[in-house]
Amino acid sequence: MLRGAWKLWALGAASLAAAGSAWAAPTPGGIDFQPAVTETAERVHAFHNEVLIIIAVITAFVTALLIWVMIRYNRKANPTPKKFSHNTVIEIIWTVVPVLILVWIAKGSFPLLYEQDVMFNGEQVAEEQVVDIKVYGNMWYWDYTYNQNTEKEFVVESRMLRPGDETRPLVPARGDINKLSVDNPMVAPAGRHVRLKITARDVIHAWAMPQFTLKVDAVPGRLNQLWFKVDQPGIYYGQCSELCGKDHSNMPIELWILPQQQYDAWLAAAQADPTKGGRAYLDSLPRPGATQVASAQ
Ligand SMILES: [Cu+2]
Repeated sequence: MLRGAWKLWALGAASLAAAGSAWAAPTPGGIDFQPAVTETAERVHAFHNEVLIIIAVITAFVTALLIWVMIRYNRKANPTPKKFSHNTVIEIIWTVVPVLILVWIAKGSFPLLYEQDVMFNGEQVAEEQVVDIKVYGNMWYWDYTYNQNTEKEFVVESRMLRPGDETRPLVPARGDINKLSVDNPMVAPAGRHVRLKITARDVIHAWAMPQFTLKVDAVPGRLNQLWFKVDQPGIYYGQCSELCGKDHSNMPIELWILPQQQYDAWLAAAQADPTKGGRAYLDSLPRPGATQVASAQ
């Protein structure tokens, strides 16, 4: 047991060192965020750290106040309490200071929300340069429509792999990760502005990709949007993040970011036979930036 754990740790450490820290799948026992891979995600992480400091200072301050009151004003230390009930100065302070703190947090938060939602953070990108992918949540899998409303339109269905499953087996040797890998991953090109139009066919799901710090509900009859631009090819993992029924846990998101040339080749292969999702082509590639951490289990 111990030896196994040691082996796992060594394997994890070795493959993390080999892969670099820019991309990584979730690791067993990990407690921090997965590394940020978009500029937006870096800013979200920085904002998180800032808020964490504010929270820590407030918590320490309130704890110190409580301890002070308990020691200084308990019945023994202060047998005859004063009877006043108002203090205008302190009431103004404890109203205004929290408001200022909240305004400060809002000042950091609202622009980031805007940046995640509104296309390309205000950057002007020619429409033909934008890669559009339509995302549908279904009970209980995702599907991705490419080249929508053109003759080349096709849909790739993406279902979770399971160990020992006959139709969709998990293949750890290939780098598959239990509960995160799918038969036909979503694929997008590196260094391009990718626009996701997200909706659902049955109930509310949510498309979430932690390393991009993106998450939005997929609501039937309604279109939500997200965008990302990832420069580093790699495999990124997310999960449906809105409780959507009994197999909610079985709809992971596996996203391959490939260099443009490989993306074009995948697009052609997937379009030729969407039911196979260009999987044979993906398997012929060296895995972009995949870690072996979880697959070592
Ligand atoms: Cu779902």
